[in-house]
Amino acid sequence: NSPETQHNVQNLEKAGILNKTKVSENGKKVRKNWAQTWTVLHGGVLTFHKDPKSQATGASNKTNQIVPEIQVDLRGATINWASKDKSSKKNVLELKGKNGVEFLIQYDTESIISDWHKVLMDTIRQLEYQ
Ligand code: I3S
Repeated sequence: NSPETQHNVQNLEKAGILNKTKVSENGKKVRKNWAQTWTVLHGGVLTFHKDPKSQATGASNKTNQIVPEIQVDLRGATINWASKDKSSKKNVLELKGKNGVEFLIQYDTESIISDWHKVLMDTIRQLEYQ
């Protein structure tokens, strides 16, 4: 746990809109539910947020509108390009968490999804040395 590696993982930060769906939970397949999701990488954790549009409209405070939904600890996770049989969509990544949770993440613009692939790979690799 050297200060140097901590520093490196802390530097691996990214945020943006991606399409995501869970495909497995506790190692069991679940039905896909693709949704556009505000996605944040910070401190070795990937957080998917609820779509503000899908939430109750009562809250007027803007700070209430972006609600963390799912957090994936990237320690021990794997990230790979998904094989064609996993989805008919293009540019699909498969993220497998250590606890048997599995997501597909996708974006039509290749450069955007490639940047995510790279930063997720770098983060997972850095976490191995902590
Ligand atoms: O792997 P699947 O079951 O073909 O995934 C598709 C379904 O989840 C579909 O919804 P229904 O389960 O209501 O049919 C979605 O609309 C599709 O987007 C899913 O396939 P893709 O290839 O888009 O991941």
